[in-house]
Amino acid sequence: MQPMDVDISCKLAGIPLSCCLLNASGPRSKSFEQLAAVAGSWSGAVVSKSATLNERLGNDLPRYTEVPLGDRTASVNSEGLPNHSLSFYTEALVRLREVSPKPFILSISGLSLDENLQMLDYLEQSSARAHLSAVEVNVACPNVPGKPLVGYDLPQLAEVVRRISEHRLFRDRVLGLKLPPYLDAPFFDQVANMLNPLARAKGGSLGYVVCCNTLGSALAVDVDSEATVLHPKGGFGGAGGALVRLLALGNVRHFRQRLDASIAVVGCGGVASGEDAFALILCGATCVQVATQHHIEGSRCFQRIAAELQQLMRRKGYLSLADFRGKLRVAAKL
Ligand code: RRO
Repeated sequence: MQPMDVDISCKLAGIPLSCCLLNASGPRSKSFEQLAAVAGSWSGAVVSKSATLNERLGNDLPRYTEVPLGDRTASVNSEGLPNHSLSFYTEALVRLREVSPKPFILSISGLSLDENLQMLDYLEQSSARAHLSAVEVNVACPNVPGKPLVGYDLPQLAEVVRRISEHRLFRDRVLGLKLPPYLDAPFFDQVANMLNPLARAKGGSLGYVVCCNTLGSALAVDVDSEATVLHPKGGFGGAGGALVRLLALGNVRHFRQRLDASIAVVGCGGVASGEDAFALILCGATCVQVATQHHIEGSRCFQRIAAELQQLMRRKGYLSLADFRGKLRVAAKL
């Protein structure tokens, strides 16, 4: 049971989350057993590994490594979208529903707009549809050979989000969008201008964005062997964990300042403690996803981080997330 004095529940685009911490798509979210472990944890929702229409084995091994950064840990991965297929995750959702009432968010990452639309057609017809809280469309996977990242190609991104957001499935289901980390102010302006007309408050279906996926083109180098640590794609991969924590804070803040209030911003990047989660919420995050730390620690991380967040809130005299969400102040001029 959560202590009741400090409330860390929230609503994500109308979806009630008992805890503002949830797993990120990717780590420990591929098999049924992993999803069941998340369902049985303190995670506020269950988020699946990004699905494609057909099963994918992913890239060759080695494809994941961790690199210490001070007392934190960065990760680099080149998984290559391994997953058991869309139909597997819809069946998993139905099985999970028998044991857990927790919101289920299905991540999809088609290799083309057409594949994404086909997956949405499938979901529309599926009996699992009623149990599906949201579909999180991932436009930010850096690791599929020969597939440049949609989220950095703004004309393509505009076409993809427009066509997806118009899909019938989203008449009564929430659309989420997982974005790559952006690094320069014009991107935040252009992406926010693209997304705002799709806001639920404006009759659209876009309920939230996740800021952010891993940062591509990272390279872990082994000095002893003088070789890359990972094998696929010449050793390049997406950096996560400690390496993207500050970028996630910046991306959340930038998007919260620009997006329509009805589009929630979900923070994701390097969260390993209650303080890390607090900082993202202070920047405007509605809730917080945990990726690398979930990979390292397993599903018990949600309860530990939640307890740390509650302890911090208690110390500061905050009773709910609304007491500090988005209230980051800029340092005073010296
Ligand atoms: O599977 C992956 O290689 C992967 C995906 Br789909 C993603 O969205 N982000 C990432 O770092 N890896």
